[in-house]
Amino acid sequence: MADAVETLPTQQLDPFKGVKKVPLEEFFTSGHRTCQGCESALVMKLMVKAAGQRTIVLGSTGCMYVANTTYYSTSWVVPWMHTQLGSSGSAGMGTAAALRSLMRKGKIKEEPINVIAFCGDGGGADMGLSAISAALTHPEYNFLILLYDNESYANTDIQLSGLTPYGAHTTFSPPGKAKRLLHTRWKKNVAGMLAAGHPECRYVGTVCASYAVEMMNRVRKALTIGGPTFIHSLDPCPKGWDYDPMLSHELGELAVNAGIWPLYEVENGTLKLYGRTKQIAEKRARRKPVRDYLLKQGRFAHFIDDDIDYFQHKIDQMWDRWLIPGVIPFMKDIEHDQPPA
Ligand SMILES: Cc1ncc(C[n+]2csc(CCOP(=O)(O)OP(=O)(O)O)c2C)c(N)n1
Ligand code: SF4
Ligand SMILES: [Mg+2]
Repeated sequence: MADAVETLPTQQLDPFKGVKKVPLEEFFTSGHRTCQGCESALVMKLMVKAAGQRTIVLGSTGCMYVANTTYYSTSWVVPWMHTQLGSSGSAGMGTAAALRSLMRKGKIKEEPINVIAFCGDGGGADMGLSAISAALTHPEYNFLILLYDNESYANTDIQLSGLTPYGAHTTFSPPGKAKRLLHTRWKKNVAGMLAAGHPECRYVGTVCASYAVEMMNRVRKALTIGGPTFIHSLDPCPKGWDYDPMLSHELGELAVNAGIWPLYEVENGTLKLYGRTKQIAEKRARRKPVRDYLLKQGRFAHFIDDDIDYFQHKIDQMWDRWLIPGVIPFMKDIEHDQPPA
């Protein structure tokens, strides 16, 4: 029989059974300088609240680094370190390995310490994807990588990333007279790709902070399961998506209800849809038209009906023709898409 991988114990973080059971204690507090209505800041707050005090947070460059650590101040109450833009995978694994080594040598007390490395969509889904992929192949270390996806390189003024949605207006894809849509690629499917391709990774999940308790419980589950784990969070961004900051929560809900952002987890190789996504899949709830979601955001203000129809068609395809609806994008049969001219 092959030698089993030596793993360290993790903290047992049971799910919060309802919002009243969520502790009041904060480990990401006031004083940061994110935009009003910034959902990614909420994700940081909920992520570390879910993890608790014995946690180390590592963050790659981006809004959640820059705006949260203005010179000589920070909102983090737990130990925190900045890492290079593409390095959340390496930083997470390196920190977990260092803790393990220090404990083995008796230099620090043996105890389970949560390690969470976060990254944006630019840092995680584009630049740092290879480091994340490598990290997810190492079951001997306990750490969570959380990708907060505001769908652009927001910190450097909203450039498009591999996770920017089809047709969106960014500083790299302004709509114009000669070409109405400068960005015509469909968003990468990062969670599905990482879940399908990393057999050593025991937990991959998608979350949305509009469903805060469910989101925190996915963080708690990932940290409890241990090994390298991955969570992808969709975060409405008032500046980049161009909407009134009071709509952040509603837009997160709309993304899930329109079926653009399926909520699921792959735990030890088993897929489970959860929340509203499960209801949609089981036909207990209806998907909302994507028009409701798109037209609330200035980044889609240049869309004509054909663009909205194409967007809707692609989402319908996710649900009706993908091998695993909303998760694995192999088509059950062949059809060629024709984006509008
Ligand atoms: C290697 C490298 N290239 C470029 C930059 C400049 N830069 C800083 S933050 C940032 C945007 C990162 O985007 P994302 O990861 O999506 O995080 P967000 O800003 O959206 O929160 C860029 C390009 C950098 N810091 N390092
Ligand atoms: S640009 Fe977007 S992600 Fe960055 S601080 Fe503002 S709202 Fe948050
Ligand atoms: Mg981003």
